Amino acid sequence: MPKAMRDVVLRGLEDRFTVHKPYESADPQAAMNAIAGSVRGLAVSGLKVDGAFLDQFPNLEIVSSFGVGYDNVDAAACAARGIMVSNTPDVLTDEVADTAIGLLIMTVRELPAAERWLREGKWAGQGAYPLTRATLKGRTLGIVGLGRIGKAIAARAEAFGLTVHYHGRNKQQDVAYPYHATLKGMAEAVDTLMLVAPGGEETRHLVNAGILAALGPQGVLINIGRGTVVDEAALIDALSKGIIHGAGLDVFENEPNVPAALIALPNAVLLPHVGSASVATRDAMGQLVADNLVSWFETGKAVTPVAETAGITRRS
Ligand code: 8YV
Repeated sequence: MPKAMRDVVLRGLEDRFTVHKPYESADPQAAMNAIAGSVRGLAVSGLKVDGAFLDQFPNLEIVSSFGVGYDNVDAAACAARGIMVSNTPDVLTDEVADTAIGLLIMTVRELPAAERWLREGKWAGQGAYPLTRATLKGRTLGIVGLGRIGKAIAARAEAFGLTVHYHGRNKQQDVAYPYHATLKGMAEAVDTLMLVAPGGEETRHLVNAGILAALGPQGVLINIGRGTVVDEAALIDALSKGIIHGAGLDVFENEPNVPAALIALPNAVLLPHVGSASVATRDAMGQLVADNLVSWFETGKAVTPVAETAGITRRS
């Protein structure tokens, strides 16, 4: 269903284009149907854009999507119709990398539980919070998806004294970190897995029971990418049986719903998808949503096209 976007997006568009806001209507779907024939550009955030959705918009030229991940948009279907798709990379890289490292430390050193200990009066009542069994020191971090955000996390991890490995579809020539052609091989070689992979069918349940078993009892899993990359049921099983040590998750399979079984686990640190969620970063992402639309209609090119539609230029 259509929903409101940040003010910065509207500010960037309203003086140049006729902007329709179907989400302000009592019946957003009907409001969208009423204007669909005249729509040439869409600004979306998390909205499912597939072939059937695109069929409603015969004159659509560009889908400007909020977020670096665009698994909600069927970019291949857009490309087949000559429709440009843009996303919002780069402007969120540092924010997400900072969150990833924060979540890693929170998980390994049990900082949320330690804080709850103080707030619940246990420090004064029962004494010191128990020593954490895990430490960041000496850990080897295996990054799944060494793109822009993965590299920013790697640089931070190195500053913390961690050894970095990576797995992805291809070995990168300009990267010195050890490369693993298989995720299983990397999970066996490291004790900490950092998931930065995009969502979609290609990465669905990449991390399953077998990968978690390979990571082992000292293992810590951090997911800052997409929830669908992890088989959540297998993760709950692995955490409850001590097959891995702990997990820090910013993303989930069925957001905003998080299984009660996961919430009940003491060795999971759970964040409500806040990786990029500061005012400054979300405004920068919103500005880029607007900039892509403006650039498309003024110059015929998007600022940050996604790979699938990078070759598409405006027809007239
Ligand atoms: C946003 C994200 O929360 O950029 C992404 O891929 O997951 C986040 O920054 C999300 O896109 C909002 O829809």
